[in-house]
Amino acid sequence: MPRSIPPVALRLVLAAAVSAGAILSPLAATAATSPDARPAPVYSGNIIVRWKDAPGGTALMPAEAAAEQVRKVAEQTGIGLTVKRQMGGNLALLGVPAGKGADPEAVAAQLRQDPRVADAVPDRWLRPHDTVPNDPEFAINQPYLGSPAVIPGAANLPAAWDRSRGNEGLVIAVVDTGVLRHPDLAARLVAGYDFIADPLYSQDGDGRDGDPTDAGDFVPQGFACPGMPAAPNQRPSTWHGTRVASVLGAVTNNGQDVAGVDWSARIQPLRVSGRCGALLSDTVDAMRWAGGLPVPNVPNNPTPARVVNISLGAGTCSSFEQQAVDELAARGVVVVAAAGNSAGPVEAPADCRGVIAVTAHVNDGENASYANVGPQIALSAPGGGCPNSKVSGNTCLVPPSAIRTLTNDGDTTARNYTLVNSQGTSFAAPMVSGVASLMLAVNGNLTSAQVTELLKSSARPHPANTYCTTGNNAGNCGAGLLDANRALAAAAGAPVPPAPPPANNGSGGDDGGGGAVPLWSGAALALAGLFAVLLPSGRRRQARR
Ligand SMILES: [Ca+2]
Ligand SMILES: [Ca+2]
Repeated sequence: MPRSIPPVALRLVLAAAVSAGAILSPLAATAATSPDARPAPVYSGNIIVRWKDAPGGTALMPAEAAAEQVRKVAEQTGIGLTVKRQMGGNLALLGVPAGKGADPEAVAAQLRQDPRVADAVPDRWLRPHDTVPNDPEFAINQPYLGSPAVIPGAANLPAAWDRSRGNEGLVIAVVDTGVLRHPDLAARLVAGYDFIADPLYSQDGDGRDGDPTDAGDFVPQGFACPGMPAAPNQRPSTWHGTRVASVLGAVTNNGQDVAGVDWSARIQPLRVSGRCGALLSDTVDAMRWAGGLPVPNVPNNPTPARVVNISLGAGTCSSFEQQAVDELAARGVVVVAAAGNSAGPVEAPADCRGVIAVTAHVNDGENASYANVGPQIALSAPGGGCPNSKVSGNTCLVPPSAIRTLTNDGDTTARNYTLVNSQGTSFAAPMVSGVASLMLAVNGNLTSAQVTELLKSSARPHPANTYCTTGNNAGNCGAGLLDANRALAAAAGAPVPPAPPPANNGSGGDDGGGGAVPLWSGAALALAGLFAVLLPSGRRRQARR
């Protein structure tokens, strides 16, 4: 893979934005939860009764006696009851004529008046206690967080949230462009730091300081970033750090915007990427500081992170990144990094030993066409995009998937808060970071290596007949697809629920539509303005080294 950026300069992993609302995939409509409102019961139409003069203990009323009871009650009440089934505990399931079944509570109340009936209640549907947040985008635009029974590539979070919604004593560092105080994110933030040393690239007028606010990473028209030609047009700010942070920890269950993966941990923004990207020197300092290691001329981190998310990178792992990762791991700090979006090999720091390297898959569970893969990948997480086998020329043959993120509509500096669809391994990595922090919430004693192994052992298999299971690609996409519910069970030492059967890939996007849509990658890359390496004709590698 050719590289036109000097090895010391890191560039942001793709954080492409496409226009909002392009890809909507309704999850099964589910009632919102709130402390003071229960969803209305759903009735079967049948009634369960307990007989007063039933035999005691475990003995069952003889069938003939039960039928006689029902006949008498039917005669008394005028309701044409039938015995559907005798139940244990001297209960009986009774059928009710269709007209009467319309108001089963009224029928049950009427039956309770009969002297032969001890109690009567309508049979009703019970639901698995999946935790469903009330954030409006969750039900509409975040199907990839939901159940794999609905979306094959989904991260299985509602079941996981029954186990844990996080621990507010944990901190997740986001090494990125800094952050904006989006109203659906601000309450989650804990003090971070601005590590951009060179005022030419910081855009906040100075070097390092205690304010990690994203001052914008726009590149003015005519400005030549190192290793790149002068920008022919202004390249707008990406608000990448805000978007990444919103994946792992937007304010959740607040009835607003999106849901995050972890509901409770605090998010620590570390600003390393400004105009033209990030420098290795700033990034290594930020990684170390995140985990509580000292950095000269920077006050020690008062709230060290247990999880460090890095959704940027370039080149191959240097001894400096490796040293930082090793020292963080020794402190129990989990480092998660995005693999990159060059449809090529895994880029640093994701290729360092001990880093949880994350590639991306789309809603149908197939590897995304842009996503870097290789033997260093630990696992795959939802990242949006086009499934690799559905790219033809420069066209995605199915509706691409997208990750719903918080952002800002300012082209240079921040203006109005809004939402945007994003795609890239940048957004897959924070899914894993969020699940890692949920795992630490259920078992704070896990080491970095244990978190990695449990994430891998609990991953669901890559779907059959997709890029990651065919040809010489097996082994390049990691252990499988992120499964939060299985990961939390494994972290707690609880029985790990079975993985659903491998999804039958072939429907492509989440709603299986057929019309070809333009591959977004080219336009998105241009929008992100940070990529020297574009997908060759949009076609994914079919066989690589
Ligand atoms: Ca500064
Ligand atoms: Ca929210």
